[in-house]
Amino acid sequence: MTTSIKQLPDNEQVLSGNGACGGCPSALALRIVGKALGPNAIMLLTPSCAVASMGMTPRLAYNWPCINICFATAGSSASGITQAVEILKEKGRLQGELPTVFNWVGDGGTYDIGFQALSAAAERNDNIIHFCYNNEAYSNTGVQRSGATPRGSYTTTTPTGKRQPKKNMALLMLEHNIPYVATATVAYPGDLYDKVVKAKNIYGMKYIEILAPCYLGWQFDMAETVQLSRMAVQSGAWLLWEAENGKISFNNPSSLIINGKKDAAPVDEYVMKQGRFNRLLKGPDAAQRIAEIQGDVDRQIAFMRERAKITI
Ligand SMILES: Cc1ncc(C[n+]2csc(CCOP(=O)(O)OP(=O)(O)O)c2C)c(N)n1
Ligand code: SF4
Ligand SMILES: [Mg+2]
Repeated sequence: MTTSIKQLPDNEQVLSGNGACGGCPSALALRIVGKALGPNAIMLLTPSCAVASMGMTPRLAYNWPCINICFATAGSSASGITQAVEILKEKGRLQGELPTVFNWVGDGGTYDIGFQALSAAAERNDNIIHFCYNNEAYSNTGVQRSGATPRGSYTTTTPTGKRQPKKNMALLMLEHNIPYVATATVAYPGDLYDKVVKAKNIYGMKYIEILAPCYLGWQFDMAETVQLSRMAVQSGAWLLWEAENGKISFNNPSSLIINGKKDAAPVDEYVMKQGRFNRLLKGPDAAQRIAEIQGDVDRQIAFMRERAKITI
């Protein structure tokens, strides 16, 4: 059974006074992740909102040893750290349980510029957790398009709406034959928490991607982060799933949609709640462009169902 929000432990690894926007999904998600990882961990970050929010030593907002690394190097840097930790243990210079080595990286640093190093770390099955908090754009630099930006979305580099669908990055990571892959989002904290606890106890490469609705890039009211996150799942625009040793299973409520027990909500309501789709919705071809977005969602649901071999 999924852990309820009331059962989450009290420990806080994200401290008050950090520099994130109100309602920031990265800070929210990291708080839950911190409860699952506990204090014995080493955090690596690539340039992103999470770095801009963390403050300066000795008043860091994240209560772990934190290493800021180059944009493209999350995979290789974490590999180096995890191997150094194992060698220290072997030489008797590190006692007790090994710290969890984890990356906290945006979609730009995961889908795009960091993909090569991440792919190599996955192929080597290095003992790390790579978290991608996916706000579907390069938010920290003013919202540019990434490989995670959905079709139709306005960004400063797609002023008339992105014309291409997003990648299925979690599935790409699964195809590296790594022991654990999961997707999550902030509206389902118990689901995220359980997945992190599971990942922490598996040796090798783990990839967890967290959909992170960002009010700045998506253009909604700051207080509505969790609502947008929930609507993404209910419309099927974001599917909650995990794969242990390659076997995919879906988590509620996505499992109900995938198993045909519940219809996904039409994507319109979710799309219309976000200013980033405004221009598209006002144009003469609005109906066609919403149909394209719905088509992307329907295709992903059908594809993931087939990939997991679920027939309805
Ligand atoms: C090599 C390199 N190119 C560009 C930048 C500028 N830069 C800093 S943060 C950032 C955006 C990061 O996007 P993402 O990884 O999605 O994180 P987010 O800002 O959305 O939190 C960019 C382009 C940089 N620091 N290094
Ligand atoms: S711009 Fe978005 S991701 Fe960045 S700190 Fe603000 S809410 Fe968080
Ligand atoms: Mg981003």
